[in-house]
Amino acid sequence: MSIYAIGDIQGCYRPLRKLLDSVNFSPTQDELWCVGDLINRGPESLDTLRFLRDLGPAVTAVLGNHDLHFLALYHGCAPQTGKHTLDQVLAAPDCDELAHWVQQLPLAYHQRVKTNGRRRDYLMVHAGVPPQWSRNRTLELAAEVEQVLQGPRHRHFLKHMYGNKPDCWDDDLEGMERLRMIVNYLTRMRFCRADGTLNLTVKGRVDNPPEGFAPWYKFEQLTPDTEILFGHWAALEGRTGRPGVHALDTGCSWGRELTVMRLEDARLFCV
Ligand SMILES: [Mn+2]
Repeated sequence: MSIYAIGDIQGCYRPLRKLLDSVNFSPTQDELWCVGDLINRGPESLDTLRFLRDLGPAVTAVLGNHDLHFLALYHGCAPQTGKHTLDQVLAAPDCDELAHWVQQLPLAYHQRVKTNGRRRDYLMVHAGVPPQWSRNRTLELAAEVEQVLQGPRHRHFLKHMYGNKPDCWDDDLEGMERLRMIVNYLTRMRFCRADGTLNLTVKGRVDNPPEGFAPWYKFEQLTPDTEILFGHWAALEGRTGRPGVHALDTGCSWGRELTVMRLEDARLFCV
């Protein structure tokens, strides 16, 4: 039995199947962990979603910003601006079931894995973990969002989740400001300050951060106790320079590669 953690699939169905075949992935024996952004941008979001959903308990996934955007479109809560490649999913006869499956996914996932006689803790999120949150705090705050997303006020949440403010965590934040802040850290963060202040407008090169900011993982305090699996940032090309912080988005939807990491030996496989 192996656990494979895969980067942002973004509707790249054929590379996904090719990659899983190349590692002889078996849904009855192995597990597939997805760092989010399962769909959008790529050409085959519908096939991707159906395939992942049909893998049943073999799949564990966290929500990415594109997955949340899909839910907002599905519920009629998304802003009218912005391109997407989700029309085929939205028009599919099984769209309700697929949206329901996406809507119950978590924003953060923790598991203690025993490999080669060693126990290791893994925390999987789409974008990152801000400096001031412990592993348990991250899971608690992710659960606050999950509860709203899966509850009767999910449309209100999806309508008001967009925006870059507030830009720093405060335990006293309430309501939508609190939920938006949690979502922005876990699904959109790239650069932040040591105090957790986010910059969501700069997206590009990792070697040219805005003044006073750095990639979030320069400040994280979870490793070495907990290894972090994340995606979202293709410009990193799989490199963070920090042991135990695994960047898995290698830009498949930009015509580059799709990557899985086998947790037992941290070996990477790409197509
Ligand atoms: Mn993303």
